[in-house]
Amino acid sequence: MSDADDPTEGVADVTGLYREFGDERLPPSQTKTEKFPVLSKSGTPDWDPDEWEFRVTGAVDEALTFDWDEFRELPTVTQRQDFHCVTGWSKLDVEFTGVTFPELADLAGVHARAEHVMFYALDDYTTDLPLEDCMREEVLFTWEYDGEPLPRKHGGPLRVVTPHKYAYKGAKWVTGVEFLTESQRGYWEKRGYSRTADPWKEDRYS
Ligand SMILES: Nc1nc2c(c(=O)[nH]1)N[C@H]1C(S)=C(S)[C@@H](COP(=O)(O)O)O[C@H]1N2
Ligand SMILES: [Mo]
Repeated sequence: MSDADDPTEGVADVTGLYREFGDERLPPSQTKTEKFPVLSKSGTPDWDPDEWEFRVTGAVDEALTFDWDEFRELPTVTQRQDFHCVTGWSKLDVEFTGVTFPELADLAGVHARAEHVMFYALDDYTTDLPLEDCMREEVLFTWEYDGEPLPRKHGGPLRVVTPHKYAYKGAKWVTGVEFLTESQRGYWEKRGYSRTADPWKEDRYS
């Protein structure tokens, strides 16, 4: 596999993950698109790189804080992934570079009683997932898309991608992650979207 210190070294193709969930790479009722539409609840928030902080909190041995430079010094990977939007479009073969969720979780030391995860973002968006759905190599905190800095409208400087879930599980403009001992609901999960969001089961609404 790739040398973690050199993101140009290799791209891990993780598009085969669908085999865990279904027979077809394209989930049911999804349409392939070459475009990359933008879906944001309230526009693109301002970002001040000097003020920006990323925090890991909750049921961990060590709460962590990173500034923008520190975050990008974490070990990185580049992966080719698919992106499935709950509104019906899928974008295949997208390259994202960033830090894996398990990498960050291991740095913080997640408590055995942690069961759930909440992601926080600059626009007050939140989204939640069970811990086991986050502890996958394909769940990335990413700042690079197809070799370019992640565009602001797509969540730059930093967003989460969850290729095994509908894309609302990936917080754009992410500023932190909290490990929870009891499950809580995020922004859309409180408003009728599925908590599980499995594209191959068409878990769109709850
Ligand atoms: N912070 C934040 N993250 C977010 C959203 C949002 O409104 N705010 N929208 C979600 C939804 S509903 C989708 S479908 C994807 C869309 O990502 P895109 O705009 O890059 O296509 O981002 C998700 N992450
Ligand atoms: Mo969405």
